[in-house]
Amino acid sequence: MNMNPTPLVTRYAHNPILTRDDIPYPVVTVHNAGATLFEGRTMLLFRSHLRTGRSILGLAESEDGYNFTVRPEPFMTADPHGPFAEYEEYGVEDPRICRIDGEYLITYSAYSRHGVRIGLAKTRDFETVERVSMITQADMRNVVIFPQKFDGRYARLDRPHSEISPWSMWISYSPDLVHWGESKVVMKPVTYHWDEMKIGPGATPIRTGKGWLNIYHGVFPTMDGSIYRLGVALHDLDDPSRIIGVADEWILQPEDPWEISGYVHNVVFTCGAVEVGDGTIRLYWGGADTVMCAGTAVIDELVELCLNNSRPPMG
Ligand code: BMA
Repeated sequence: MNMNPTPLVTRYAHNPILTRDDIPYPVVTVHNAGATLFEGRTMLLFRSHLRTGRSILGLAESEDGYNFTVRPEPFMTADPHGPFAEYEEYGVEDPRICRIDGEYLITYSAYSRHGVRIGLAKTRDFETVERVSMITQADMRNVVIFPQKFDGRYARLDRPHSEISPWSMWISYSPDLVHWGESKVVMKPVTYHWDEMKIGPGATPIRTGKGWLNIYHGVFPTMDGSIYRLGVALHDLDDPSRIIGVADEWILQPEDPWEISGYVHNVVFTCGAVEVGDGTIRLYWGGADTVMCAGTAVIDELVELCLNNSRPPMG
């Protein structure tokens, strides 16, 4: 049954594009990949669960954005010693990639007995990677950095956990990528709506003529567990803390068998999309925390949905 009569995201016909059988080292899953273009190739920095239940990051590259070759070794694993080790003890997860000033910034969730916080690493060549700093305290997840500075400062969307407020999207600024502040909440879940339980930034925002396109995830609790879906919001080009519109409807929900069932059922979760150059994006998402999937969407259609069919940003 097609539950989305006018799909905004067209699934690639040969999904899933990556499964654990494609990975040349033993892993249980391959999902939630950050994405970017590098020297004309699409790079996917994906998360894999090990049989310990902890996660590592691997790298895959592709000429066409659909057929990927996976590097023989993981790209990032928990730091075994040094200042990051204490905060990565339980693994590294859900990376996002932001290209800015010729560098590729990688923000990833670091799990440990102290909670979850965000680490920042950098690469220029996807051969070597350098950890820069932990850039949040616990508990914070889903940090995406805008690929442009605003009045000389970096900006990021982040998602703190709170017992009082439903988990919402915030913005923070930094002069140097290390020290972040002036945080403020920009978007909240809506009660009895597909994103009512929690929301979080997904793909690195995409600059469009009408605003920054933010593809985010929203979660709805059911008697059968939570359902992870994707939605879109549009942020002002000069002041990304100002949301111009949030689409009322989701753009993607679990429908294919490998999205409905797997390591965690009923999940589509994005950490990245790339602009193809013809007015479309190629969106990547993890299916059921188990496999990687791809699809395309027309940028203008997503923007129009934010503007013409919107719900209030603050719930
Ligand atoms: C979130 C994160 C994601 C995951 C999703 C569904 O809280 O852990 O990495 O894809 O749950 O399990």
